[in-house]
This record gives sequence, structure tokens and C-alpha cells, in this order.
Amino acid sequence: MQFSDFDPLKGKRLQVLTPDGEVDPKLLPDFDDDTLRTFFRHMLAARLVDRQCMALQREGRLGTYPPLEGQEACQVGSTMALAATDWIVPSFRELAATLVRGVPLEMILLYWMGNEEGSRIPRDFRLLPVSIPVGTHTLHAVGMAMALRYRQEAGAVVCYFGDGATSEGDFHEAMTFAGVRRAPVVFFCQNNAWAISVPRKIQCAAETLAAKGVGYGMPGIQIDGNDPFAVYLATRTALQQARAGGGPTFIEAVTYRLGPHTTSDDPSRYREDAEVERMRALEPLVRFRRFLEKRGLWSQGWEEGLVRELEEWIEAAVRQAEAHPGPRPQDVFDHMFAELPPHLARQRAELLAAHAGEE
Ligand SMILES: Cc1ncc(C[n+]2csc(CCOP(=O)(O)OP(=O)(O)O)c2C)c(N)n1
Repeated sequence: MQFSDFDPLKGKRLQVLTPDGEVDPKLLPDFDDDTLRTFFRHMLAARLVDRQCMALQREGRLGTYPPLEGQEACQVGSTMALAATDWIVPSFRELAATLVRGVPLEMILLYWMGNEEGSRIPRDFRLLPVSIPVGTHTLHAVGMAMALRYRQEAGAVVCYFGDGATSEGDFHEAMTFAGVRRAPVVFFCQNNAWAISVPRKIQCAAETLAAKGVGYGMPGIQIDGNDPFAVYLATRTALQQARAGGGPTFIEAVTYRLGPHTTSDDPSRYREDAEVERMRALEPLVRFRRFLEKRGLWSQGWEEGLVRELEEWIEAAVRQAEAHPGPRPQDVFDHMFAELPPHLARQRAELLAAHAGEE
């Protein structure tokens, strides 16, 4: 696959797997049956965890949560293309990418339960914590990519963000710097059509967001974000180029957020049900199931067995996260600085004094 074959300025978009479950054999990488089933397993795992998180939030057992339903192919397809030495810089909706990376589910749950322990991801996972500020982490990703180069370490950085983040000044700075310095970074934009209630068309007047890559002097490609193979192929190619000194790439994965922005949002106030229904017919699990079935790799029984196994895993992780000692007031001070500045050390002491005798 050559990025130049999919010029976004000529209206080209990369797709390998059609909504009917057919593939373009020229583009499909040579995956064995186990790997094909693994794609589905990861997407299903993310879907089930996501739904459980929504339910836990409604029961008051989890804080505000941003669901990813509909975006599984973007995250699973891209993370499957990463090497162990690559880094992931997520925004806040990257549950599936985080799971594929191998982060224990109980850690992810702890984060959304408001426990700082959920952000203390062991270094070996090569994954930064969740970034709630929109777009600021694109700068961290470029900085990390430059650090990898200066240290002559293997690997590249994949940075995830939404269409809304591309409207932020930080994104502009990150793209400018990465383009000029040819940083080994892949900007992975999940264009899920909405930035809370703001539709894509008033985020940017350009025909595609992928065109932004061209504007900053790097390849930009628009791909079908509900097609895990297109996602895999584009990410793998971009990473290979980045690792080989070929500089950054901007990938616009066109997908759709089927649920609310977060558990605090009510999308019925700003988008039509008919739009959601139309997009639900194109969602990645339905499409991938069709593909597997055509290859004789899917059966109802197989999926039901998988669901049972995954549900047990989720239940065990929830039990473990809920058994964890709750957050302590001083946690807000304890994980930001290697050495606490004097004014914060004073505030910490005041807080501890105010809570003395509570434990
Ligand atoms: C700097 C900053 N401004 C505003 C917000 C409030 N906010 C949270 S999410 C969001 C929209 C993000 O949309 P997008 O980047 O498309 O990602 P998506 O949520 O669709 O995945 C906004 C404006 C924020 N968290 N940070």
C-alpha cells in the first residue's frame, strides 16, 4: 500500500473490507485464521467492557465514562499494527487500544473510578495515561517521538485524538513541529462525526481532515475507520515509514460514535435517531462477523462461548477494582511532581490536617 495511491485531495479513501464482509484480496495482509479471530475477539472484548462501564456508571460504581461503541475497528486495527517498542499516546476514548496493548482491565477501571492508581501504568506497556484536555497530548506525542530519535531508541509513537482535537491550537503546533522535524509519529484521528454536540462540518471547512496532513508536509490519508484491515494497513505502513526515518503521517479514520459523548451527555438533543440507525448498520462488529462467517471462521456457538469467557474476565476485573482501597485525598498531589513544590507541599499538609482522624 502506497499513501500516494490514496490521495485525499482526489477524494480517495482506503477500504479493504466492505460493509457486506467482502475483502479486496490485493490489499488484505496475509493473516492466519487465528489472527483473524483475534481481531474479532479484541473488538468484542472492547464492546462488552464498554457496555459494562456504561452500566456501572449508571449504578454509581464508576465516574463519568466516554463510550467507544462503533470505534472498535479504529483502535483494534491500529494497535494490532504496533511493535512492542512503539508508544501509544491516547486521548480519553481509547479503551480498546489500551486493552489490546495488554493493560490489565482492573487498572483501566480504577482510572474511571477516580483512583490515581489507574494512571500509574507500568512503563513496559509503553502507553501514556488518559488525556482529558483535548489535543494537548499531541504535543507530548511529538516530544516523545523526538526523544526516541535523540536516544536512538527503536520504535515510533501513535497519537490518538478525535476530529474536534484537530481544531485546537496545540494540534497545529504538534503537526507543524512534527512535519518540520520529521518526527517518528503517527497522528491517528478518529473522526467520529461529532465533538460532543459540534458536527464535523463546523470543525473544519476542508473536504477531508486528511488534507491537513498535506498542509503540514506529511502524507495524509483518509481510511474507512470501521474496517479493521484498512486501519491496520495504514497504521502499519505509517509506522514502518516513521521507524525508517520517513517522518510523520496523518491518518483520518472515518468512523461513528454510536453512543453519547460521555455518560453526562444526551445526544438526542443534537442528532437525529435516523442518523444513528444508518451508522449502526455499518458498525465494525457486524461487518467483521459477516467476513468471518464467509470464511467459515464464525459460528453462533463460537461467539457465545467467547461472550461467556469475556464476561467472566470482566466480572473478575470489576471485583478486583472494587476491592482496591479507595482513593486518598492526598493522591491529587502525589503523582504529578517528582519533588513537590513548596506551595503544594504546604497545601498537602493542610489537606492532611483537615482529614486527620478520618481513616
Ligand atoms: C482543552 C479542552 N477544551 C475543551 C474540553 C471539553 N471537551 C471534552 S471532550 C470535547 C470534544 C472532543 O471531541 P473530539 O476531539 O472529536 O473527540 P471525541 O470526544 O469525539 O472522541 C471537548 C470540547 C476539554 N476537555 N479540553
